Amino acid sequence: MGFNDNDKERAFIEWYPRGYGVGFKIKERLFEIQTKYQRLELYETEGFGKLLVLDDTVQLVEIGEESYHEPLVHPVMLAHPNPKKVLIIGGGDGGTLREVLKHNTVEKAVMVEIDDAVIEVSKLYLNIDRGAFEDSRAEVIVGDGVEYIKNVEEKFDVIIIDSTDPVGPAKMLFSEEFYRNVYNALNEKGLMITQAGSVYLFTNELLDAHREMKKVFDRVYYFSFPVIGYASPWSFLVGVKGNIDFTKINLKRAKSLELAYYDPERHETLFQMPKYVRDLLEGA
Ligand code: AG3
Repeated sequence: MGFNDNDKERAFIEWYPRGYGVGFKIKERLFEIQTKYQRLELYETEGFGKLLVLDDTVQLVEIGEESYHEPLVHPVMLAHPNPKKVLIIGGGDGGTLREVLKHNTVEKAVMVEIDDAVIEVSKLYLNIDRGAFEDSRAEVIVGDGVEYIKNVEEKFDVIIIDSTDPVGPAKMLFSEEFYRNVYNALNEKGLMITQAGSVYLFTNELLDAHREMKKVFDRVYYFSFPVIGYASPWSFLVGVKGNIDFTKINLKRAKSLELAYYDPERHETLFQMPKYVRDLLEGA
């Protein structure tokens, strides 16, 4: 499990169910700490820059993290007619916040991260946020997103859940009760997105989340994207409140974003999926 220092090839491997692994050759193990909530490891990989690991699961590699943060943020931001207020739950490394703040419609972006150690390590060693934490539109709250969303009176246009997987401690973030609170925290028109795990290794968790979201949102969309560092393709679920068509985006606003992975001009390609996934989702 995890870091293998014995072989002549030093590697970090994340083991998924059914014995499927995603691994990186390691140049240097920088450190490991136990935070209040989880075990945090940082590595220097051979070909992907630094690697951030929480409780044995890969959170990001420096080279290629945009392949996760871009599809998580921009499709929903561009499908909304005028997203001014955005809430991020999780996302302690600041990558999601950074992408949200690229949109000049945004007046305020609140990020609620439970583990301040993730924020501190990211600021000190990673610089994924590229200054986003200092942006005057950003408000960073260290706290439990589940509690925050229950009590918040403010309304948001877009809510982004940048959590760990639909297994373990983050399970609550995939429940009907949580989605109801998210729905209530959206303005009368709004979108939420959550990452929903590996398409073929967390299929049941994905179907569960999809079913729970369908109980709450006016429309639910599924898409997948190849994410560097995860067992890809990776799943994303979008919940819509009110009259918004997530298959249509504002291409004019996309021009200034400077993207490398998500291609707004090919938005429709997001919805391609293996046949068995479509069969499962339509049968669900
Ligand atoms: N948050 C999503 C992590 C999910 C990765 N899962 C896994 N490797 N099994 C990542 C934090 C990036 N902002």
